[in-house]
This record gives sequence, structure tokens and C-alpha cells, in this order.
Amino acid sequence: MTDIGGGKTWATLATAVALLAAGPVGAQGQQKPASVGKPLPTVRLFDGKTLSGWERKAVHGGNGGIWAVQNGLLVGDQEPEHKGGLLGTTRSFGDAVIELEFKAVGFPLDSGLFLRTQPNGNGYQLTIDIKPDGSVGSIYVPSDGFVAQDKTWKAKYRESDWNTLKAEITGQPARVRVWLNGQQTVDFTDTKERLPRTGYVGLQVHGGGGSWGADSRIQYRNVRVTPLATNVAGDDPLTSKRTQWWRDAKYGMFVHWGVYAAAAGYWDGKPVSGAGEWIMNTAKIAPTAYESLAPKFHPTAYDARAWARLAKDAGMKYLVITSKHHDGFALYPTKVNRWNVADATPFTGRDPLKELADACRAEGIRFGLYYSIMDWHDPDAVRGKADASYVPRMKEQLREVITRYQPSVLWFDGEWVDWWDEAKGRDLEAYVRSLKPDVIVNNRVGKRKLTDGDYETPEQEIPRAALGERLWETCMTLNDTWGYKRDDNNWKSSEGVVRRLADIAGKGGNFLLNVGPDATGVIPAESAHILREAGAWVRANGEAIYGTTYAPLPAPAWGRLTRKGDTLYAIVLDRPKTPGAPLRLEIADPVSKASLLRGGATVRVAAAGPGAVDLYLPEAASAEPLATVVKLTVPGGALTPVRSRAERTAAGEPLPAQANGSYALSADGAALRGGGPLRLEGDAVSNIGYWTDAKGYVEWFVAPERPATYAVEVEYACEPGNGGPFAVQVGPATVGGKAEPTGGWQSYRTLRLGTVSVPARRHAVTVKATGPFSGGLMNLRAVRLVRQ
Ligand code: H79
Repeated sequence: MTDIGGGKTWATLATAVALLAAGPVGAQGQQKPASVGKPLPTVRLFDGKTLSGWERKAVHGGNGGIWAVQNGLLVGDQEPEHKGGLLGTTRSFGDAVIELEFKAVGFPLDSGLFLRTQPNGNGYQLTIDIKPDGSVGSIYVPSDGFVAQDKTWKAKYRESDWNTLKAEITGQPARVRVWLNGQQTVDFTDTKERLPRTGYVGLQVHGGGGSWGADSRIQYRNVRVTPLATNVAGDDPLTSKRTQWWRDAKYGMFVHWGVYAAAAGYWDGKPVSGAGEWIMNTAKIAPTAYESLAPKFHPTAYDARAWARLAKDAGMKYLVITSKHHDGFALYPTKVNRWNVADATPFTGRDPLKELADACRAEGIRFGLYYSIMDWHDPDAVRGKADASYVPRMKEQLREVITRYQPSVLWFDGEWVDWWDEAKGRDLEAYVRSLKPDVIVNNRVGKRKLTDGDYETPEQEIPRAALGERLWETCMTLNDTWGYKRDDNNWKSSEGVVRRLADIAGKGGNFLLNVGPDATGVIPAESAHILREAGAWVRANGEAIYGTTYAPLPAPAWGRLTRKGDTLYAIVLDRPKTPGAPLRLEIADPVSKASLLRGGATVRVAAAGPGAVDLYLPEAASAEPLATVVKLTVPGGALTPVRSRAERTAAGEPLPAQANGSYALSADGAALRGGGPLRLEGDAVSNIGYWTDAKGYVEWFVAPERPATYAVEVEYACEPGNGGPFAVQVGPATVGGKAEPTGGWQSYRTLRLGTVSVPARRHAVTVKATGPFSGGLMNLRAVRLVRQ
């Protein structure tokens, strides 16, 4: 529950509940559920002894710390701060029934049960308020950042006695039904579909004390959740056995191959801008003219086994290839039309997809297929009159590829055409799952909504932070095209590949990295070289990547953290510039052991104040190419979440100093103040942009332990014709500067402004414009206070 309920604390009481879920085929859909079913095994969430299966969530201004096990009961005491925080399940649930017993003593207000809770703490909150005049419960649902009270009801429970609560959440939009002591008290449907179909179950005590009654507590026992099989997938992709291999795999190869490879980025002898596989669209080529590429697609050098081996050498665990891209060309002998490799090209008698599926199986690589819903070649799809004609043909092609190649993944794309809608997406998702129930499907099967398919698909970008309880995969090119382009040599480096993989793994995602073979069937030598070089690192350090997820800790400036059970992997992307200097790690739990993943040399760990340790890399670390991995043991495996920098700044808390006493105040930890258009943007490194209004300013907090002098540095970029005067204020001290153009909005430069001396206490650090400027003031990446 959150405080934004509109003034009054909404009290609640009781109970927890929860759940979540569901698939597209919900309560009122016109379609039949693909698998409505038997309940799945019940998960017992509180056995009277331990809180296994739960973790304290650092959301809603608390850390969940007030929950305790006492005499076989789960107890949430009231506490004066109104900040109990959430006790949440470590796993998410889809459609489910949550059952528990609760006893309320006194008036423990503002407590409740969250269902489908997201990492930020938003969820359907079911509350039973306890008031002397009877009980009124509510459902609160987040809406545009606020909590809307969607429904209230009367529901009396027996005070100081055990009560049963049963809650069922199904469908998408969600329907929540609640029974109190066997009596149905709630039947609520969310008409706005504001939350995804999975999330964790949470309990909260969020009030009590003061005028609400000082001596109050809630006790729970027999808490259990029974997942229901009413998702289209029949399960929860975040946790199911079905998706286990994909969640563990982390790194895959994307292959874009079709007749566009024969154009290689040229049409009529002239280079065409944009991605190679888009040439038909970019150069406005009519279907009949485009067909002239087919005779030039004759990949006699195609060696599927070599491709699969390359994926393996690269450390990749799966491969997804275009069975049909936007140009409609089928890379396999379809019976649906003649626009395919067997009927339109000289490459007859062989089936590229069959060869690759077999080769992948032989090399232990999972095989998946890309399929474009948009089709520039099929006249009915082009006209957008696709329902009665093209859509059945598409389904038939999908039936062909699923039955012939048994793909582990279906990667849809081109779903943005206006004639494709969510209902068609659900129908298609149910259709492909009926042909292969364990297939993993991306969210572009529908309209890329949270509830479509199994996972999200950021393209050419890495999310700024972990997406939390959702599956996702970043797909990316190795140069600037997916399909082969002869002239595109803008290759990423092998180091860049490793850094991106670490960044993605540190945020809990998968990485699908593309190659575009040419029309002879060869993967460009540069691609192969980069992948193998990066692969040497990935294979040697795979323990820190495969089967891991993100850690609920702030990402350090020097690298990324992944987690597996009670092991934390610190992937050091930037070793200390000063030899022997430590790396600071923000962690609240004790670290019992630390060593290099490669070689096992001991890493010294020194306490660095509350909530942080310093890691001292041994000599051997510098021998490691690309990135050193430190393996840390955190006994018990339950990491206490540590709030992000942005969350701490928002709460007015100082950010921690680096090991040497300096502060790196990065854009992603700042509070953007003053209203106006200021915005956090940027790819791998965030910056504050849209600084077009002098009212907008930026703020962080620091709290040096002793009086200190700092050199103030600002890392910024500025396009010609922009920029202006500004000041950095650290508590009582101010230094001024001028943002001069640096050559472009992405040409970052570090400007040293002067020094400030400040006493030992909490200070706000702000950056403000000090005079008029035209256009934008700057793109600000960081302010550094370098300890003198
Ligand atoms: O297959 C690769 C690309 O060919 C394909 N997806 C990857 C995996 C791709 N198609 N388009 N794009 C990538 C980017 C283009 C997006 C646009 Fe649109 C299409 C801009 C306007 C139409 C989709 C709909 C994005 C914005 C609106």
C-alpha cells in the first residue's frame, strides 16, 4: 500500500492475499482458454518455521523488516513509522488461489494483501480495514502512478480470533474474488488492464500506532498459493519449467537471412540507406521487381554445422533464424506459395532450415524461428485485407514450420501493422501453443503489451534497469544492419559485446545478437571473429552468466552483478585506474568468501561502513582479458535488497562515497527538480537531457564523514548553438562554469570547475542554470566531487 491514497491512511488490515494473474483468455473473453485447468501443485508459503519463499521488499518506503516468525506464526507488528514495507514471495504467480488464516489484534490499520505485485511495489492491493464500527475492505490498483480505490465492500471479521481468507485472481484483465470466512465478499474486475499477468504475492503492515491504536498486530498462518492453469501458456513464464532453459541460456544468436542478402545493400547499382533487410521498403521496390533478387540467392557455401559451431564457440545457447521476414520470402520449401527458397531460387533440393535445425541439435544449441506478421509480398497483407485470406496462409506457414522444425522459440515481428490487433494476437498465440505447448513466444505475437507472449523484446537497446519480474531479451545488431550489407563495417568490438552481455545479465535479461550471412551462405568473417573473441570470455566466465539473474543491489559504476543462489558474481568491467585501489560494493548482507572466478585467487573484502564492502583485487586479476569476475558468497542466499540511487535521492538520503572518499553523482541517481521537461535518457550510460528551461535543476545528496575539499567536475555534452552558464552548489559552497558546445549532444567532455570545501554533514548538491541560454543547457552525465 502506498501513501498516495489521497490523504487518509487507508487502513487495512489484514490479510493477505494475493495473486495474480492471468492470461489473455480471461473471464470475459470470447475465446476459449487454451488450457483451463487442473490446479497446479499448491505452494506452501509459510510452514510455521521459516520465511523460505519470501523476501523483504524494499518498496513503499520500508524494507519489510518488521515481519517476524514467532511461535509458529507469521507476525507483522504495527510500528510508528507507517513503513512496514512488503513481505513478498520470491517467485511470481499467474492465475492463482491464495489462502491464509489471519488474526488481528487491536487495530492494525493499513495492512493488506498485494496480488500481481510488480518490482516497484505496485499491485492489486486487497485491504480489510479494521474499524470499531465494522470492517470495510477495498481494492486499490495503481493508475498512472497513483493509487485508485476501485471498490470497497463490507466485510466483518472476528477480532482477536482466527479468520480464513481466500482470494482468487484470474484473467487479463484481472478478476479478483475474495471469500472471508467462507462468505464471498468481493468480486472485482479491472477494466483497465493496468498490471501484467504475473507478479509476486505480498503482505504489508503499513500503519497502526498513534490514534489508530498503539497495541496492534496481525498474525498469519497456513499461507498457501495454488496456481491455476488459465494463462494461454498454461503457466507462469517467469518461473515455469517450460521456460527454464531459456531463462538459463542468457545468450543467443539471431540470424537474418533471405534474398535481401543478394542485394547486399544495393539497388540499381546504388547504395540504399537503412537496414539491409528493409531494402524493398526503403528503395520502394515493387514485389515483382524485388523477385529478381531470388535468382541471385544461391548459397552453395552454406554450412549449417559451421554456423551452429560458431554459435557454440561464441558461448551462445540458442539460435533464432528468419523463416520469413517482412519481404514475405520463406527460407524453407513452403507449400503455401511459390515465394520461397525451393520455388524461387536456384538453391533447390536443400532445406536451409532443416539443415540448421539438425546442426543446432547436434551442437546442443536450441533452435528458434523468427516469423514476420507484416508481409510486403502477399497482396492481401499489403492491402490490409488479411483476415479471410492472408491470416489463414500465415497460420498454415506457422503450422508447417512448427511441425517440420519443432522450434523452441517463435520470434514474431512486424506486428505493428494496423490490421493486426490484440485479439488476433491471442488467437495466434493460442494456435501456436496448441501445435507445440512448450514453445516460447515473444511479445510481438500480439501488440507488444505486457500480457502478450512470454517475454519482452527491447530492440537495439538495453533497459536502464532490471525489469524485475518479467522475462526480456534485448536483440541487437553486430554492425548497423540485420540483413547482410556489403558496405556496413561499423562493427562492435568483442569487448563491447562482453560489456553488453554483462550489462544485460546484470539486469536479468537475455541477449540475442545478430549475424547477417551473405548470399553465398557465409557469415561475415568480422562477425565470426568478434563472436569468437567474445566467446572465449563468455565460455571461461559462463558461470557468472548462465542460469543467473539480477541482484537486487545498485549496479556499481565499475561493473555489473549477477546472482545464482547464495553466490553473487561481480563482473568487473572497469578495473580501478589506480593499482591496488578497491572496488566498492553496496551490499547489506555479510560476505563470507570472495575469490576470482578464474584461478580462484582470494579477493580481500573489507567492511566499508554500513551497507558496503571494499573489494581488493589480487594481482592475478589484471591478467584477465576484457573483464574479471569476482565470486562472492553471501550465506543463506537471501539478499537484502538495497535501494537504487534514484530511490535514495528521492527520499532525501545521501549517496555513498567511493572507497577514496570521492563522489560520482551519476544522472541515474539524480532527482530532477523544478518542473519542466528535464528527462533521464541515454543508452549504456544515462544522461539528463531536455534541459530547455532554466527552472529545471538537478539534485543529489552527500554526507561526508569529515570536513573535506573536493575538486568539482562535470561530465556533459552540448550541441553547437546551445549551452550557457551554470553553477554547482555543494551545501554552502558554490562553483560556477559555462557549458560550451562540445561538438554534439553525444560528445561528452569533463569540465573541472574549481574546488569546494564543506563541513561534515548532509549537503544537497545541485546543478542550476545561472543565466539565460538558448536551446538546451547541456546533456549532463555526472557531477564528480573528487576528494583532494
Ligand atoms: O528484423 C529486424 C528488423 O528488420 C525489424 N526488427 C528486427 C528484429 C525491424 N523492423 N523495423 N524496425 C526494426 C525498426 C522500425 C520501426 C518502424 Fe515503426 C516501423 C518505424 C515505423 C514503422 C514500429 C512501428 C516502430 C514504430 C512504429
